[in-house]
Amino acid sequence: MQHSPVFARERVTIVAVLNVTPDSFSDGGRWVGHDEHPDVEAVVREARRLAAEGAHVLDVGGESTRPGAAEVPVARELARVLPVVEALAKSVRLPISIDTRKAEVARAALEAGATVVNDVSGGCFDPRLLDVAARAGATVVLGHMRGVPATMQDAPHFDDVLAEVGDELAARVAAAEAAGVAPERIVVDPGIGFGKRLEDNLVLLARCGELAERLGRPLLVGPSRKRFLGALTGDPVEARDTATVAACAVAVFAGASALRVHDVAGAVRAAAVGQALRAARAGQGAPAGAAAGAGP
Ligand code: HH2
Repeated sequence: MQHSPVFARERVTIVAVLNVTPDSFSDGGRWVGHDEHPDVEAVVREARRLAAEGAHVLDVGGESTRPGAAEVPVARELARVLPVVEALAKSVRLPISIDTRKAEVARAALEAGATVVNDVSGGCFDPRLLDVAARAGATVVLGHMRGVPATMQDAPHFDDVLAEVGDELAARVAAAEAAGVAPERIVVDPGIGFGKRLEDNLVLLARCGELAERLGRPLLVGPSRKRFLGALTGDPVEARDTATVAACAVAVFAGASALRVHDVAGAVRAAAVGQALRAARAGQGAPAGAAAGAGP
């Protein structure tokens, strides 16, 4: 199968988070105030900084999906994301992803220049989203999630998280293909933190390569600054970038091929180390150019 041009096979794709929300759990309110109008110039400056650090994709989101979050009406989500997508499409050369569960938001963002739709609900929340993505020839990231953010952490339970997430993602992949999304443009995501217990998140990260293999797609993970890292380290949300880098390196070693992160510079390094260790495990030796750094 060919690969999506955005999530190329040869690299670990770094997807930079650009949330234009007042209430995202770690970066809410950075670019949009309570008047709901994003500071577009500041976002474009930030996007250039993320690009210089090594981001491959910019993921623009206008609705927080943190545990307990309420749904944002379409008009408000559009007011947040659309001016940003339009400005980024004109002034930054990276592909733009729209992080949304809603077909109308996806459609408008794709018309404004986005080429990726990142849906944490995998097309469950609004099934028309997959049709919109298919018609636009977009790449789609299908996240795994049960229920909605408002209630997803109310007693989540899995008997075999890897098998169940695999089954449910396979059904979402089939739905996307039935809607007409090109098979090579489908990326899967186990949905770290979306209706999962600590032990579920750990299994999904440590064994994500098995999911990628089973589903035959590139696999993205989004552990960035999430609560499970705080549970492991005791770090508050504003101090979780180091633990995020560790989780990213392990995920790449385990078989992830894309990382959605706030700290791009850290993820670039995590990807380099994770990829090198993965190659070493497969008996492929050190990557070209790494020998100079082989001393203590
Ligand atoms: N996590 C968040 C949002 N979008 N998309 C994918 N594909 N995978 C994820 O794990 C994922 C995602 C939640 O994180 P964040 O955007 O930082 O926070 P919020 O939802 O509060 O805006």
